Amino acid sequence: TVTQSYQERASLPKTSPVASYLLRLIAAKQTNLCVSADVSTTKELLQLAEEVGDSICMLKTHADIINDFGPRTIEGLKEIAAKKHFLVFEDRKFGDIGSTVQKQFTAGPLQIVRWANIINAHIFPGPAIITALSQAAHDAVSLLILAEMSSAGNLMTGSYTEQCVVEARKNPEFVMGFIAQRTLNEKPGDNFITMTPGVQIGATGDGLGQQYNTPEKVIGEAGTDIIIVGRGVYGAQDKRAKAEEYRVRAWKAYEERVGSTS
Ligand code: UP6
Repeated sequence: TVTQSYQERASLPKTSPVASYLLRLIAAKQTNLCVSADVSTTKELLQLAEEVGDSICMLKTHADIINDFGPRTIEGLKEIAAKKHFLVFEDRKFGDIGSTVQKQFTAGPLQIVRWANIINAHIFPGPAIITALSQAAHDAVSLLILAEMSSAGNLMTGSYTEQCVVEARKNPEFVMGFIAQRTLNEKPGDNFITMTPGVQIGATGDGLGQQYNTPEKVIGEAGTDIIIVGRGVYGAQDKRAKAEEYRVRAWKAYEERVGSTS
């Protein structure tokens, strides 16, 4: 898949409906950038979404760090996402027994199932976490498996990562892809979307384990599909301009990889 365009991959068989939609959106908006909105108030979240909305295919949230998260946050987010055409990914990183993750996904103050298009989970509790989330989800929700992490010394390597791919292949209608540092599409027929955090221009880390790569390294060399950028964008004075800069660099790296000139 590293030489196939997003557009081509959107109509391959066994692609989850959310993945197909996202691939078409990426091609239409010419953006493979996801901004990670790790801010602490609804006001900042919605302001950031407005500012970077035209440059992104997806906004990633950590709803549990928003002080005043509530119906106003949900309605605001949905409205801006519909207006600016991006998907919303709640980075909850589920990692518990099936029965508990169903409750964390559908209930509590966050009600993630009501507003997130994309969610993610660890598979260290075993594959029932996938079944549990898929049972609680509706058609417009898709899952990413955390197969690799960006932080130094993490334990998600080797056979753990391989097992993530094995479980994803068993559930291609619900599992759209991975959070990973390189593409994990290894077998013919694999069409998973890989999203990569730990991207920042001009920094190598944050002093707390985070490790950064450039858009060119991640999209061009490691063959992943979407860059996820947090502080590199929301930490900038002019967030709109910064998001555009990341969009242009990641898009160019993609075009060079697939050999297109559009
Ligand atoms: N994230 C990582 N690495 C992973 C998985 N998730 O950094 O392997 C998430 C973090 C944060 C964002 O929880 O929300 O991606 C990265 O933010 P940053 O660009 O500000 O470092």
